[in-house]
Amino acid sequence: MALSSSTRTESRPITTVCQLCPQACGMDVYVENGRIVKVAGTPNHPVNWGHLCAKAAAVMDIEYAADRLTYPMKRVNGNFKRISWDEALDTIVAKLKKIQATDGPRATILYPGALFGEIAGFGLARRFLDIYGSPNVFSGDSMCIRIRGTAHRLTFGRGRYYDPWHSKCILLWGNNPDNSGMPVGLRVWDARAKGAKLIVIDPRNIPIAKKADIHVRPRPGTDAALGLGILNVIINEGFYDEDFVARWTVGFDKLAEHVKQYPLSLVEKITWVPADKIREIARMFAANAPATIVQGGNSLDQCTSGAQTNRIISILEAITGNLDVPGGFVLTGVVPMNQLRLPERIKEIPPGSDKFPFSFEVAGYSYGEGQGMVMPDIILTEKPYRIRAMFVPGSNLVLTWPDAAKMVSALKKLEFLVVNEMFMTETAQLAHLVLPAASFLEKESLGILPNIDKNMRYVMLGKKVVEPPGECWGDLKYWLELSKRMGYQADVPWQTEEEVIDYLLKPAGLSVTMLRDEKPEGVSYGFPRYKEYEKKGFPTASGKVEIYSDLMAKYDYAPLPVYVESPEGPMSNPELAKEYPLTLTTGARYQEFTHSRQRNIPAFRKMVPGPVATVNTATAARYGIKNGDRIFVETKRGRIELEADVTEDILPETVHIAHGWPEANVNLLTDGSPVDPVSGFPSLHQLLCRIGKVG
Ligand SMILES: Nc1nc2c(c(=O)[nH]1)N[C@H]1C(S)=C(S)[C@@H](COP(=O)(O)OP(=O)(O)OC[C@H]3O[C@@H](n4cnc5c(=O)[nH]c(N)nc54)[C@H](O)[C@@H]3O)O[C@H]1N2
Ligand SMILES: Nc1nc2c(c(=O)[nH]1)N[C@H]1C(S)=C(S)[C@@H](COP(=O)(O)OP(=O)(O)OC[C@H]3O[C@@H](n4cnc5c(=O)[nH]c(N)nc54)[C@H](O)[C@@H]3O)O[C@H]1N2
Ligand code: SF4
Ligand SMILES: [Mo]
Repeated sequence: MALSSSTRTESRPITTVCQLCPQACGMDVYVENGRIVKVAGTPNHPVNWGHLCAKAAAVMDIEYAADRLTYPMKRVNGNFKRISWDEALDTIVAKLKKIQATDGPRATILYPGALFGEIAGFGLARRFLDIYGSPNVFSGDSMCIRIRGTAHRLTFGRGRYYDPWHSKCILLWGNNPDNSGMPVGLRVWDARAKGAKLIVIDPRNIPIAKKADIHVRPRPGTDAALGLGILNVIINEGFYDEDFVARWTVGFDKLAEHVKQYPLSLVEKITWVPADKIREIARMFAANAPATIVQGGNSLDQCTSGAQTNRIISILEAITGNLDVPGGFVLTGVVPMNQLRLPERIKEIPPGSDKFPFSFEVAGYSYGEGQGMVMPDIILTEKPYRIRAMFVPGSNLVLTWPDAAKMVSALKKLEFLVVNEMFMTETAQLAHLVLPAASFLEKESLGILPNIDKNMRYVMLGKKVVEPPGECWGDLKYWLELSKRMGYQADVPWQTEEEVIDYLLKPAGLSVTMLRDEKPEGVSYGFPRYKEYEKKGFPTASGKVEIYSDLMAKYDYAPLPVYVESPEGPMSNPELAKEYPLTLTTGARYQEFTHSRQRNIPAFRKMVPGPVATVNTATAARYGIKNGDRIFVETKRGRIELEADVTEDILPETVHIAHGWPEANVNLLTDGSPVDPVSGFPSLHQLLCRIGKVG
């Protein structure tokens, strides 16, 4: 049968950037009569090569969900009542001014959520708080991404990115890119098909692990010990790049001495990974240059040794000569952008930043954000001072924050909680004002990330493809309007959203018009910066790669990487382990969901019906648990009930549960204490739990 060339959906699509996860894929959206009728991956797009993942393919089900919020609401006696935007904004302005005049501006917190293209919207929100005068900006970066950047800066002076596509050996370490980063997954599979070696370090047998040369399953939270074992072999067996080490590193001799404290027999005891496998990994990684480490977005970071693990990974790449070469760890091009923050206005640092200075400003890396793990305690104890209001654009803290019960108490204690949302989430239900948010397809935004094919940056405009429903506002519009009402025109001179994005992009010579009309599929920016250090040195104090970090020493942190078990581990807390004998790890991503999102949408519930606790067959058998049984999982903080997923595909004595399920919130079990002394990150990957059949 001949195909018709004039089917309805073959009209010209609008090419935009998908923002359902951080990957920023090209998405072609077909619109008819103001309504989206089809989406597809942008053909030949440099990020996603024409593909869309499961959730992006179903984006219309999110966009046109029956329960989208469409007008502002305020909570009156436990019920939500429709109000106008005017009333909502007037209420906020009155409250903010009152708090400013009584408790002072610092009694207000801003917590922007994991919205990946809101560089402008959240940049303006942060600027708003700087003008208002509160230092209290916190975000998910308190448990995500920030420590990796910091560790790279401590070691190399600047951040690096993995380059699996040009690699001869890929070490996939606590990362399942098929689910959490499809474009990275495409490159790993492609490199593998072209003959690259593949090593996977993951307690679960993820699909790609089944195709790997080596797959080891460490006890969750022990990756630093494993890394020190790998370093030990590489150094002892002389597999490092002697020339690079001699010319471009400081502290190698100290490290060579230091790693002797981690003989493979000890490392095996800590990690449960056989010594001969550790040796094999070290040899394969060192012998197959260029080699790259593709690490998890947070799976190696959320434990006591998270910062040290990131230092180990940095050092491993450096001493094996894989720094700044294609297929290794690379310095990508950068997009020079104007900043929206006004650091000169910040008169005090957020509480907790004295204890976790790296979370605020260190190593030339100015984040200007507090370590959020202290946030619930500040609200609950009113120490060091009282917090009255909190602004939460786009986060569902009740399901995504560790120690959820404490977070819920803290949110309930607030006098004024404002949540901008697409849906009535568990967090929005606690708000005093709920403001309807436009989706990424209903506003202009920015997608920026490394283009891993070219080791450049990729910049793409998120386009307003359709009008928002009802009275939904984009986040950038909201912060612009609020700024006007607060009388901030002198500091927020822009009239339109487009003007703000243009301001951001100006130093790069890019603009909204150009990205919309001339380069709808985006532009690659800058150029790959291979071995730039040969001309300029490294931007560290020594001008070299700092294996031994004076800056770490200055802050009383171990200047050479060490392994320290999280407070809840069988070795650190054998007494507790008697009561709670299994290790709980959380948060592996589903391809279908972004964190807590999409659980309310029937089409997604068809794809993944409900929460499961994944338990190894032998471990489950000990408790009389069979696949599909209803079980409880309990830590010393709480208990949830859900279905058992009994399988060989997870390390024995280990339980995995994903976050984001309202009916089984794993964060009721997790610990929100800042267990990593360097980053202040919580432990979401090394907790002690017990399980049993319900009933
Ligand atoms: N679909 C989807 N994609 C996302 C997100 C999402 O919610 N949904 N979230 C985005 C965000 S904000 C982030 S931070 C990233 C997170 O991305 P990642 O942290 O890389 O998450 P995953 O790719 O699921 O990989 C985690 C893997 O680590 C393993 N693991 C668990 N504990 C340990 C451990 O202690 N050691 C080791 N070696 N492995 C362990 C798990 O079994 C799992 O296979 O994903 C981003 N992409
Ligand atoms: N146990 C455990 N917990 C974890 C993790 C883990 O691995 N284990 N991972 C952590 C990590 S790395 C992260 S980054 C956090 C993320 O945690 P959150 O920031 O809470 O992420 P989401 O659940 O995606 O919440 C985003 C919310 O924004 C709404 N939304 C979507 N689009 C828009 C928009 O354009 N504007 C506005 N205003 N709202 C919008 C969505 O409906 C959703 O409710 O979760 C963390 N929580
Ligand atoms: S991986 Fe999926 S959700 Fe993430 S940006 Fe690409 S298409 Fe969107
Ligand atoms: Mo994250």
